[in-house]
Amino acid sequence: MDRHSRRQFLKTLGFAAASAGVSSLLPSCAGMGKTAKVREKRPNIIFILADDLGYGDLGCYGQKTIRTPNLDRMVAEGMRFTDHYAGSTVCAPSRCALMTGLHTGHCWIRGNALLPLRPEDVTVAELLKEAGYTTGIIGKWGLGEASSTGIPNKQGFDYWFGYLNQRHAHNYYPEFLWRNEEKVLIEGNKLPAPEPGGWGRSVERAIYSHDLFAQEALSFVERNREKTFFLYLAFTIPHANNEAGQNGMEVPSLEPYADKNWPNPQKGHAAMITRMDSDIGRLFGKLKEIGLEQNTLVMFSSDNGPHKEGGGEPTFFRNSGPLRGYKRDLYEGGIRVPMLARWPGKIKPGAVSNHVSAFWDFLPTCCEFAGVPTPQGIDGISLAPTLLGLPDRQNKHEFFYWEFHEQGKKQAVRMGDWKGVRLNVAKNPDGPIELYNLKDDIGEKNNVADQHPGIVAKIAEYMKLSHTPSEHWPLTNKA
Ligand SMILES: [Ca+2]
Repeated sequence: MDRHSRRQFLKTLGFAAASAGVSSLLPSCAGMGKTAKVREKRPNIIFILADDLGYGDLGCYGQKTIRTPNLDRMVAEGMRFTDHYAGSTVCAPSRCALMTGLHTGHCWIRGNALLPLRPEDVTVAELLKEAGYTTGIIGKWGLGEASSTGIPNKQGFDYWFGYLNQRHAHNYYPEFLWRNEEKVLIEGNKLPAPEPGGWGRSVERAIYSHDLFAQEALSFVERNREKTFFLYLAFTIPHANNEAGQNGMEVPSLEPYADKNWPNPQKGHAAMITRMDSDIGRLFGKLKEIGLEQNTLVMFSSDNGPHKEGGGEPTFFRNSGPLRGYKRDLYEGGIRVPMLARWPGKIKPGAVSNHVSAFWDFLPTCCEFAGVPTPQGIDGISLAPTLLGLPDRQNKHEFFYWEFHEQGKKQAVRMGDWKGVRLNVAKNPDGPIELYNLKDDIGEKNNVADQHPGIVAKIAEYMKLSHTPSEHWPLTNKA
C-alpha cells in the first residue's frame, strides 16, 4: 500500500476498526459503542527523551548523588519499567526505532549517518496526526536534514522547533535553530568562526538551547490545551559537546553542585540532569495548572546509555548502575534505559513493571490509546495493558534484536532472561556469541555460552532472521 492509499485507509477505517481495542482496555470507556465518545477520552501523549542518560542516572533507579526529585516523584505517582530498552546504542537509529516501531534489523536508519527518513516511512506522529492529534516535536530530531524528505514537518509533525542535525545538537549555544522550515537566529550566541553546520563551541554564549526547549514545551501544551495533542520532547542533555574536548559538559550553572569537590565535567553532568529534572517538574506543574494532568500520559526515557565524551566519565556516578558498558556497547549499559510513565487515574501510583519492552513498542502503544489500527509488519507490541494494570493481558515479545554498525559491527538478542552478544560481525558473521543469564548476572560478567549450546544456536538463528538486507547497512563486508 503506498502512502496515499495508506492515509485513505486510515481515514476510512481508522476509528471504527480500532475503537473496540481501546474501549476494551480503558475502564472509563467500557460499554461505549460510539466512536465519538472514545475519541473524547483519548489522552494527550507526551514522550520526553533524554540524550545519553544512563540506567543508573536517576534516583528512582538507584542513583545516590545526582538529584532528580521530579522524576522520582513521577515514579511515585506512576510506573517504572525495570527492563526497557532503547532502539539502539547511539542516537539516530534509536530515534528511528522510536518513531517507526521497527528494530534496527528492519528500520531505515540503523546508524548515525545523514540518511533522511523517506516518504514511505510511517512515523508515530503521522499516525497520531491522521487520528486527529495535534503533533509537535521540540529538541533534537536527527532523522533528516533541511530540505530532505526526513524533516519533522514531512514526517507527521504539525510543529517543530530544534536541531535537525545531531552534530549541530552538540553545540548548546547554537547560532541558529529550526522552527518548522525556517532557520531561526539565536541572538547572542556566536561561534569563533563561521561554520555552516553550526557545530563547534560558541565563544559568545547567551542562550542555552535546552532552556528554550523547556520553555517551548510549556508554550506548546498551553496553546494546544483545547486540542488532543502529542508532544515529543527530545531534550539534548546530558549529551556532551564532543567538539569542546574535555570541557564538553556545558551547562549555564553548575548548581547545585558548584561547591562539590568533583572534576568540572562531572559537576556539569550532574547539573544538566538536575536542570532537566526541574524543567520536567515545571511541565508537570503546567499540566496541573491548565487542568490537563488527568488526561495526559507522560512517558520518559533515554535514547541510549551514558557516554564517555566531552570529559564525561560514567564510572564517577555509576551512570550505568549495575549494568555493563556504555553508549556504543550492546551490553546492557549501552541499551537498557530508564522508562517512566505517569497518567493519574489510569496508571497505578508506585507501580513497577518488569515486562521486557523496547522503543519499538511506543508506536503501537500510541495507536491503541489513539484508537487507530497499528500498521502491519512493525516489530512493536502495545504496552497499554501493562500501563493500565492488566499484565495478564500483555502480549510478550519472543525476543529483542539490535544491530550496531560501528566498531566492527555488533549484534545482540535478548530472549527471556538470556542475552546474546556477537562482536566483530563484519569480519566474522558467524563468529562466537557471548551468552549471559541476566537473571543471576545483570552485569554480564559470566559468559556461559559453552554450557548452553542450544540457547546459543537459537540466538544465532534470531540474529540471522532479524537482519533484513540494506544497501546502507550491510552487516558483513560482502552483503
Ligand atoms: Ca544519544
